[in-house]
Amino acid sequence: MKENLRKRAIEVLDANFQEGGFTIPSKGLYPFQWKWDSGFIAIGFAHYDVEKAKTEIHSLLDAQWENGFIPHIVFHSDNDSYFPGPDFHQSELHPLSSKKYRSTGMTQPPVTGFVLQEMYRIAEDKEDMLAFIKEHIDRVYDNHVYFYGNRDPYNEGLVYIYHNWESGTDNSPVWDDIWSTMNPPEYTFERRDTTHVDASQRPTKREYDHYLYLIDIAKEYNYDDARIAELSPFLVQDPLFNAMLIKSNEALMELYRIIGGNEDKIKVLNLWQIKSIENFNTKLFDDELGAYIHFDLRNNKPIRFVSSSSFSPLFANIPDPERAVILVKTMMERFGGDDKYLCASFDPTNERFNPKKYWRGPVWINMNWVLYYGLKNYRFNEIAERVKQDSIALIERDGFFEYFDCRKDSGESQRTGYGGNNFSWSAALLLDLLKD
Ligand code: 2M8
Repeated sequence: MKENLRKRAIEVLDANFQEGGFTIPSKGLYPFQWKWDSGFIAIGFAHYDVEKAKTEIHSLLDAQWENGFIPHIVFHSDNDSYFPGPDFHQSELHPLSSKKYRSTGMTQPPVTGFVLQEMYRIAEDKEDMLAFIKEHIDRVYDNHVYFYGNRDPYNEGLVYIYHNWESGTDNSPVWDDIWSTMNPPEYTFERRDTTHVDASQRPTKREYDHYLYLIDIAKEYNYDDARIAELSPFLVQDPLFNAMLIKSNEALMELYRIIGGNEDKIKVLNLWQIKSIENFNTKLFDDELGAYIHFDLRNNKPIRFVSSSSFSPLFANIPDPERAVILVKTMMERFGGDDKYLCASFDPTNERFNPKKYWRGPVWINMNWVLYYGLKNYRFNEIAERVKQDSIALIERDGFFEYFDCRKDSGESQRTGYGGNNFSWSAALLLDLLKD
């Protein structure tokens, strides 16, 4: 069984690998290279085809901007099955954008640092992998310099995102109250995602108006960070995004130590790390909810919801052991009933929860992967094992879908895997979870 799943996962990944040296998340639905997908995908490749893993990361970093920024989508090739594409995003408006590739002007969770560390751990030929890392690590470091230099206006060590697509958790209910502060125009455009996936599983047209409007605002300022920080109606400190950055800081420090002779960079990373972890714990933890939450920087108020992002700080060793116990208690009480697979992406006890709609409730394999290692960090081994077995069970039952209903008895007669099929990170991270 395990061998068969492994074989199928490899088939999915290989079929999604493109001649241009990058991997699409899912055929039809997502035809380009996405930033955090590429990181998770490289971890999967590292288990059976190291060269592809390296190529994946190399081609992402090849599209880095001159200011260290790494875009959320790299349009390596033309494809009109996705909207909004390069003509809408117009990355060329920014003077320091890549001259080689068109891309978006927004980013995604900074996973690349810890992905390099994972690739090193997985690689059998450590020397060969270290040579690759040596060649690429400074670009990832420069990306962190970009974040702390441009996305942290109050010098808190907590970076902001200016678009929900930067979070990766696109239509989470966490953003709903921000949408109600905006009144975007009604855009006329042709949705492409709903030609691949049932509309009930995707964001609404009105939600898309908000997404497009935020891009238009950023374009008006030629994607200038200072202007966006001053004027974008969406400005959020996201616990998942910042946890990924902190985990990647830690990974870069470890890798620089292995490489040797990078004392200055290690020092800078360490200073960021101390400040980031401290303010993360003071600003982003909600005692009453017993969970980490988002902070709306534009409207200067906490966004008080529990989502799977709330637990991601376990992955980056952010809570102390006592707080970790509180966090896991919250997770088990709200998300962990026997009638559910772990871990829903949004609080199943909240009225905004929707078990079929994208980031408003379904289980996502990348979040489960983050939680699995986070729980293991704090020795919650049994719950970690449940997260892993639930992930395997869902994929085994339904296939390599993009997301899954968390209810064991959903009342559906058909499969409850939703969104894109043959989805790359579901395959890649399953390979990693199956390794022991
Ligand atoms: C989804 O996001 C894209 C926009 O970036 C979309 O809906 O068109 C999200 O799940 C995101 O986290 C993911 O990286 C991307 C590709 O898998 O799809």
